[in-house]
Amino acid sequence: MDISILGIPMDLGAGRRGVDMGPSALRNANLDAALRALGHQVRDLGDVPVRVPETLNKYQDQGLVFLEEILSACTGAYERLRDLDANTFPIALGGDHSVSMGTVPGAARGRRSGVVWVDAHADFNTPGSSESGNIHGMPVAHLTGLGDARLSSIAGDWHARPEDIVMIGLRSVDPRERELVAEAGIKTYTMKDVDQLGMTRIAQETLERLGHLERLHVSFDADALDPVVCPGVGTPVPGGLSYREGHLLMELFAESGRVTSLDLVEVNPILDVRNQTAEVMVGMAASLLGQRIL
Ligand code: EXY
Ligand code: MN
Ligand code: MN
Ligand code: MN
Repeated sequence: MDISILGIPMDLGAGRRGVDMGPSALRNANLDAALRALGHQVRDLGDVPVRVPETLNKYQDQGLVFLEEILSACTGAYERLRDLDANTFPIALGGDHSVSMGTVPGAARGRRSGVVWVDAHADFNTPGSSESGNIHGMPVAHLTGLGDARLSSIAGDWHARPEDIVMIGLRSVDPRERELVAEAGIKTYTMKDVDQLGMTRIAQETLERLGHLERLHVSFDADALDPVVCPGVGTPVPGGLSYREGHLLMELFAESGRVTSLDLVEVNPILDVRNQTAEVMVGMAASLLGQRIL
């Protein structure tokens, strides 16, 4: 398969610095070589330009923190992915999860798309519901059209339909955010569901719900995995997916042949000098793109 890699070195949506180095950490973990070893043609498109604000000290009274810079980076990512030739498989490298406000619609290329949000967090806050003001806690709400119109219209009037979104790995959802997710009717699998149902059933149910759609995007936040597996993340939450649960999900998605694009986000190498997090995420991508055990 033709794979195109695009970096978005942005950490302005997060509450702490460092995930702007995520793209280079993933490249240093040899993402391209791992995919080439599976027989894919890999093209690295480089990075989307990210404007650096004059100060990295966010002021709470700023409301939406670093909105202009995030809007610019997401728009750049959207336009780059939107204009890729139809038969390439895009892999976006974050960067904090706000980048997905550009990568999800970009990969959808104007068509209806399923979204599998693999994350400890729902990322479904609006500016009104957020307790932090950090935009990486808001992308899914904006992808469905909620929140600040500047962020929810990055792709014009394209939006992800709530019924086309499935969240897997949830274990940290804010009180008001919880209500918004329920009101939107988004299908969620918390870590309790993972424990009770098992990843095989969750993958099967997700594919039954979304597998008929012509596009299916996987947005993989490294903090979905347990912090022991992925220590280099900005918002770690104990009790996450095991290494095998993450791989099984990707292996079952690979078998379906239905996934058409991928985000790898929230890798923070400052917090993980052995680069273990990036290496684990490269392994997840390899499993999604066809790496088999036997
Ligand atoms: N829900 C919290 C907030 O909105 O600030 C934490 C969000 C963390 C978001 C990370 C990317 O998944
Ligand atoms: Mn996230
Ligand atoms: Mn998260
Ligand atoms: Mn709309």
